[in-house]
Amino acid sequence: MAKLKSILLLLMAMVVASMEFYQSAAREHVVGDSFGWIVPPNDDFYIIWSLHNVFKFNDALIFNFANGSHTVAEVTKEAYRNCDAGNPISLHTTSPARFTINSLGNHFYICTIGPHCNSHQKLAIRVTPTANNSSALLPH
Ligand SMILES: *[C@@H]1O[C@H](CO)[C@@H](O)[C@H](O)[C@H]1NC(C)=O
Ligand SMILES: *[C@@H]1O[C@H](CO)[C@@H](O)[C@H](O)[C@H]1NC(C)=O
Ligand SMILES: *[C@@H]1O[C@H](CO)[C@@H](O)[C@H](O)[C@H]1NC(C)=O
Ligand SMILES: [Cu+2]
Repeated sequence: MAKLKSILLLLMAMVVASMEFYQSAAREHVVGDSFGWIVPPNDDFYIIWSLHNVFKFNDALIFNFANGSHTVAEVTKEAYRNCDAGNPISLHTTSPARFTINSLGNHFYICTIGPHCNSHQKLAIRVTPTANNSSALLPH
């Protein structure tokens, strides 16, 4: 009986350890999944996509698009709201565009081509703390 108990405890410890590994491993998020980075078919497309993902520190965003048809700029919240491509934080013009998430809090991305951003080709994500960052404060 004592042996069975210790085997169970060992199994539980292994499950917990693998869960922690899974949670701490950096993940890649393909924006829009198989749709990629496009002028979306409906206005809330990228909002819904972001709600189906959990973004952690050190994860990566992958934007797939046709070269020349779109770009990805990381921008401020204001620029995201106004679709202002004037002064981006960073700009990627070739696909696949890869952004590693290297700070907590909110991150904003827009397409800088024509009226695409106004047609809701824009993405806002919130990066939540990892286990090690559970005491870190999110900037608001
Ligand atoms: C937390 O950080 C420590 C060192 O700072 C590291 O050894 C440990 O693997 C980290 N755990 C997770 C879940 O990231
Ligand atoms: C876009 O251009 C880059 C650099 O020229 C190239 O490596 C990449 O394969 C191209 N991507 C697509 C989707 O055509
Ligand atoms: C926690 O967040 C800080 C930045 O806010 C970062 O420097 C650190 O590496 C993060 N640790 C983990 C395990 O994600
Ligand atoms: Cu575009």
